[in-house]
Amino acid sequence: MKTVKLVLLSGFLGAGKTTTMINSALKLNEKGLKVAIVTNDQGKELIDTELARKNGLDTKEVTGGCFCCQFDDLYQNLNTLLKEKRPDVIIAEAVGSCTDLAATVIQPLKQYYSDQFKTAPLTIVVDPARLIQELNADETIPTFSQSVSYIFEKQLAEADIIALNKVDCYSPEEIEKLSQYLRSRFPQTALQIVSAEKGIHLNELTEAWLTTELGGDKVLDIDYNLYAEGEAQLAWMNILGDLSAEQDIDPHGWVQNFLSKLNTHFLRENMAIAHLKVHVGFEDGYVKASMVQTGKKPTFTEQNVHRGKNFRVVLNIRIEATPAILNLVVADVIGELNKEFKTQWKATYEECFSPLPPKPVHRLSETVS
Ligand SMILES: Nc1nc2c(ncn2[C@@H]2O[C@H](COP(=O)(O)OP(=O)(O)OP(=O)(O)O)[C@@H](O)[C@H]2O)c(=O)[nH]1
Ligand SMILES: [Mg+2]
Repeated sequence: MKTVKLVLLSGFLGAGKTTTMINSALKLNEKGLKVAIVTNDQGKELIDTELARKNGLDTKEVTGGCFCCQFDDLYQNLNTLLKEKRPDVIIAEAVGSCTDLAATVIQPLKQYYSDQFKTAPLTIVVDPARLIQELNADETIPTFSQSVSYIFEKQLAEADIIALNKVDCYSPEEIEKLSQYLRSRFPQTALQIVSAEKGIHLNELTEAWLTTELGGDKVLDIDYNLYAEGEAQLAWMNILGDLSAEQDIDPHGWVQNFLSKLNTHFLRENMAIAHLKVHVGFEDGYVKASMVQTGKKPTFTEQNVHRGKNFRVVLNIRIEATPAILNLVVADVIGELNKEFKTQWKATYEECFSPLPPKPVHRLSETVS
């Protein structure tokens, strides 16, 4: 039977995993390789899945829990992709608050399904802003508590490759300083300096995936109580809604206003954004915006933006907060915008929760030879 190369991508919320996954997949396509995707989240209604499919990639999703807790679902999806689409490579993006993937996902795959999958090096995507915050905290913006930072640290510790992403936003000197920091802390880990968005050094990253046989063998020493505490500090909100206006409105302006108002509340309530994504779609275009730190500017991607009366809004927020407060803040802001833009908001799907303690289906503490 043909074995498929399986690339497991991890890294903290908002680091750029989806961007790395999609743009790497497109690079691999250019080389004549067929790529399929698996996305993963604690909730439903995922912007990531929508984006991957929009890029023409065969995509399956594992929802309602991370890969380690939904191992059987992950395997079923991988197996279906393998049988139906016959890809050369599958890239699977883990939930950004998840860690311990070597012991709970890669080793079990090696143990039980090595005839179907060959794992690539476990790749952890890192946003320089998180490292900078760790090295030199900016006290004007909310920061994560210790247990949330613990998850980020454990992700780094199990990496075979650290992909230091978003280098297009920093000077070579800043990147060199962060690279030295990472090399001194993780001397056994390969470091790739990339910009997933601009496609910088993605060929080198994909080459490393294709040519390296070993992957996911750094089984962590990890405190599951602290890990669970970190997950429980986060609130996770997914909303799907229909926005309708009496008069034509500008969707970009609506999103900008929405984020600016949310940001003001988050600063006041000391809520640290991990990743906030909003996608406003209309029949022939969309506006997508993303924020990865409270108090920092959102980034926009959009297509064919024009004024209109009816929009479909998808909102995914991951933030350090309680679900109750997050619900109140978002409801307030939507109310304010309805008045300002003379719009009506009808939620068609809503969920807001803190992730439950991780309970992996398998955990192999010895590496499989
Ligand atoms: N400037 C710049 N922005 C990037 C780069 N890669 C990702 N981004 C932006 O960073 C934000 C987060 O990117 P995603 O790819 O959605 O991050 P993620 O890790 O998949 O996020 P979650 O799935 O929520 O954990 C988006 O606004 C991206 O456009 C990059 O190389 N350069
Ligand atoms: Mg993602």
